[in-house]
Amino acid sequence: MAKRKLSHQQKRRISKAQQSINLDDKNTHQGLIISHHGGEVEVQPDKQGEPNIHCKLRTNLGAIVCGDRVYYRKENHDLSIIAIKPRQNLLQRLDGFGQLKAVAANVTQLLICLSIEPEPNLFLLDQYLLSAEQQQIDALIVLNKIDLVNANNPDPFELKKIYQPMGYQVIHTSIMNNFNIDTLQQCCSEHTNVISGVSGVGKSSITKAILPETEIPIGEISEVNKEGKHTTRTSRLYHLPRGGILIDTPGVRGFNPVFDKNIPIASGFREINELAQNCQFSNCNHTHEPKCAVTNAVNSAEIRKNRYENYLKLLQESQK
Ligand SMILES: Nc1nc2c(ncn2[C@@H]2O[C@H](COP(=O)(O)OP(=O)(O)OP(=O)(O)O)[C@@H](O)[C@H]2O)c(=O)[nH]1
Ligand SMILES: [Mg+2]
Ligand SMILES: [Zn+2]
Repeated sequence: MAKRKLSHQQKRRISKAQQSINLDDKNTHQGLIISHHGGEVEVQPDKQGEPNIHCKLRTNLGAIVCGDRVYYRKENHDLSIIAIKPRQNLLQRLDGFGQLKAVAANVTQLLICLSIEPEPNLFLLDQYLLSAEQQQIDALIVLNKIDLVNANNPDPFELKKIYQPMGYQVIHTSIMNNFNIDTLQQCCSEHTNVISGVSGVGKSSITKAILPETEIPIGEISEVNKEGKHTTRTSRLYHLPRGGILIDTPGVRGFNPVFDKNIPIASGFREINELAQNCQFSNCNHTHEPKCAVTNAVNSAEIRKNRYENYLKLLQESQK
């Protein structure tokens, strides 16, 4: 997998922090971030057999998230994180106030969790797919609570019909009868996975179905608006029994991608990106340009109107 480029500021900060690390120092250890709340993180030491520890954070470290690999040591009676190891990538989004929110680090696969109820929001799904494509993270679409639909509906919301031809895997799951939980676990086994989606779709329930021995809080669905109640408050990293890592995250209200000026929005829309090669202009935005293969394909229904509208919406947001 290609590595994401670090900004100059990040590089400077990391190298400054690392200059102060003496790796030969017996008191400097390495570990993996399991969770982060308040000013503290839970760390799994790299040294086998050692129990997890809680560490304070140095103020100059910046965001520190599940999946980060860190150096820590004892400082004034407390254990403190002193540096973050260079990251393979950092899954980020913009929150409702336009602020950058780091979700998890060193991620190789994003499980986009949707459900029968609450119903999938396909714009949100396209936002996730764009984020994953731009950050070179594999994406897998999970449609949970499949027990809530009639057994003779093989493709609720047409997710398979729409997304499988683009190369995305769509897995239907249910925790009621453990339906496809094994298949999902198999798909996760060689990855550092993040499971994300709106509140109440069953992210923690799926995590618990894979790890039945682990205590994981599960919420209820509101009778009034059929939404979840934001039960999971902080992300947590779990090691899966058959290999791989799963990071359960709090429910999101949206997943605004962090736009990268060097990567066209179309790169997050596989069917648009493929046809873009046939446009007359190499920098075609596929809006009003002449001889645009994409708008032609929209007109002939080769590209779905909904996907194109989501593309336009995200293109517009990226230009703000
Ligand atoms: N019928 C059915 N209900 C499910 C399924 N999976 C989860 N649920 C229910 O959905 C509700 C919400 O589940 P959670 O696992 O807490 O959802 P979450 O996505 O982790 O929600 P937040 O932590 O709030 O983001 C609970 O009442 C679960 O019992 C499923 O496959 N079928
Ligand atoms: Mg949860
Ligand atoms: Zn075009």
